[in-house]
Amino acid sequence: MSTRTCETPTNGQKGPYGLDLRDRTFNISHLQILDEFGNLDADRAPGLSSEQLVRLYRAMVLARVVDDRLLKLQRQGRIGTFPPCTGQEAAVCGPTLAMTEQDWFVGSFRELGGRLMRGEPIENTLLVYSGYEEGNVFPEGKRTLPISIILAAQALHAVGIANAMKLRGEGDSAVLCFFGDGATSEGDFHEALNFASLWQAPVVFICQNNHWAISVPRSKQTRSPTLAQKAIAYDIPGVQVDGNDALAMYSAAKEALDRAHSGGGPTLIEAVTYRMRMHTTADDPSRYQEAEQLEAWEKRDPLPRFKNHLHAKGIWSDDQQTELEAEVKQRIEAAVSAFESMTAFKPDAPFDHVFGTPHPRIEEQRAQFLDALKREPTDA
Ligand SMILES: Cc1ncc(C[n+]2csc(CCOP(=O)(O)OP(=O)(O)O)c2C)c(N)n1
Ligand SMILES: [Mg+2]
Repeated sequence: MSTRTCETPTNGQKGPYGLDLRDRTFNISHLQILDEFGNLDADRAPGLSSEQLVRLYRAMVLARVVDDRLLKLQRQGRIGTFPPCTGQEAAVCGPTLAMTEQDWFVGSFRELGGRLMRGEPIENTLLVYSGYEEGNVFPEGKRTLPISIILAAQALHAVGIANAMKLRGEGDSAVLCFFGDGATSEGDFHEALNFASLWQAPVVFICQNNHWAISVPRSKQTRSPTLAQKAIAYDIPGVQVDGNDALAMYSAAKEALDRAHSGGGPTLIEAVTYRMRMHTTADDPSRYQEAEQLEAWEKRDPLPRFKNHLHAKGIWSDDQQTELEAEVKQRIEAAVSAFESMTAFKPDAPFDHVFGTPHPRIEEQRAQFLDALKREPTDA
């Protein structure tokens, strides 16, 4: 683990009363366990079983292949706009492996692999990105919240749930909350960290720093050298992790979840990763992204490095890879067929979930919506 000292140079300048107003020195640790070639830092290896390691790899491959398929479906006009997750599989699947069924998964829209690991059917993703509310319905009892498009809003939901778990005495339940680098510029992010700290809520915040907020680079988002250091102001632990290293992401999340479960309060993890595709299928990153930057990050792709590690351990073979790819393909095609044969959708379903009980204003809006739908020209 490397430690970076972040120091703001003072240049000997003093403020009023002779105080050094920029006197602040702190350390932010950066955790990496598997380097980009798959070499292991054995002293820090989390001690996962072969079964857990293979499960993690399979989850990352599934996420990658589903992403590829979604992109093709979108280009064929068979689903709507969607945000690809390619490149960020380790940042999400690693922490998800560290969760238990009692923990809550609260994310935004770039956590496909984690959602699938939590038991969400692939059909849900196809439904959501085709505009059907039905895709937000989860298998009963799964503690996973639907995607949040409103940046950082889910961080507040996460703190609320975490505090509820604490008040209920559910000591084995914590919340894992994902958001992006851009979300750290939202007020909700700061409010969430503040109250999580104040209440010592059992919540682990994972900021996926993928270097972009649509076309806005990380460098235009904040002047802070790291995003992890934002934890310092709220007096919570903050760590920066190689977000393309599934083992480091697992370890950092496991440690933070263990702390949360034992009453130690919140943690902020900055996962340094890269968005290897477009923001959503509606934009063209070649208009704002340097090709060299993408090429540099392609070399740090989380999948090949993890596969190399499994090969080196002797627990993964080329035959297993071929079998996995065929199995995943079949699973995806079955989901696509199931999705494309669904017909009974309820267009006004979103109105059902605004409040727990019916509300006259919402019902009025529902009626207006259904009326407008009736008047919309159809292709038929
Ligand atoms: C409150 C809010 N403001 C603006 C948007 C529009 N918007 C959608 S995604 C996005 C960028 C998000 O960047 P980041 O938080 O880094 O997540 P990433 O897309 O990189 O995963 C913006 C500005 C939004 N969804 N919510
Ligand atoms: Mg981002």
